[in-house]
Amino acid sequence: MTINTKNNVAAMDVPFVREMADITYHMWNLGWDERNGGNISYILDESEVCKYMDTQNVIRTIPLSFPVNELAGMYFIVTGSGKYFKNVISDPESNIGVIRVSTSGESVEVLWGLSNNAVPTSELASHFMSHIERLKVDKDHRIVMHTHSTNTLAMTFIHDLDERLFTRTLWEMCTECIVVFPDGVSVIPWMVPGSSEIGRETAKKMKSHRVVIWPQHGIFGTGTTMDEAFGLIETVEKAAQIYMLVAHHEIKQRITDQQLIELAKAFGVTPVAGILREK
Ligand code: 2HA
Ligand code: ZN
Repeated sequence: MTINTKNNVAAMDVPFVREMADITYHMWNLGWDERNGGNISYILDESEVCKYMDTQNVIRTIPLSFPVNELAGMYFIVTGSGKYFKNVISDPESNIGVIRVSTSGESVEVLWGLSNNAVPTSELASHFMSHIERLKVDKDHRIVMHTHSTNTLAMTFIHDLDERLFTRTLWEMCTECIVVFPDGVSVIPWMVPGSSEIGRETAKKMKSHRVVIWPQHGIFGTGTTMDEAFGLIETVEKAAQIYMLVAHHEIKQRITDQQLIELAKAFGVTPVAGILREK
């Protein structure tokens, strides 16, 4: 069934719809996105949207309680509020949508999907504010991804929430971690989700990090492509999983600071300062 796509292209044949459907289904399969847990937003080029959707035809306008002038005129594909990741693949029109931020930055215009009056993710404030900050430091930035990755969430119950200590432990869990996220992870205090306040706190961290952990809730990851954003979260989650497996056991050997420094040199990355003890 095709609704509102140009030339009757099936929704699942639209590349950015397909990407959203594939990744949400995969994340649900990993057990990270129970019920309506998780949300994704993805910046699209106008030229790409124009190939498949009528950008002159605004289906609905939805006001924002947090104006985002910086994003005026930009296009996004987003998951819908209350929608289940599991269901995107079988019914993309109902569960995700293509939106454009209005010229005033005070509303979003629905161009495709979000059928039956659905609205964008409840975490849109965190997504939009994070996009603004990441674009300032990386012009190729495109994706904000939030998920309830199981072990990362579990780790926030038993590990110190100081982000330097948290980063250090993750780096120590798998050899590839320091190479994948030399910038470390950041952590905000527990806050009520869905609010502009948590959006602002998350975005503040996004000035210097691509990963923000929400204690007892989940993780935000960003990137230039779906693979990059997902790969980043996947690597943090793998390290958290190893931590949860070894935390209650006697540790007989570990990756040393010296080895982490050697790794960073070998792979040409600069670990964020203040975590490793240089000899
Ligand atoms: O979309 O994950 O944080 C539901 C959530 C809220
Ligand atoms: Zn959540």
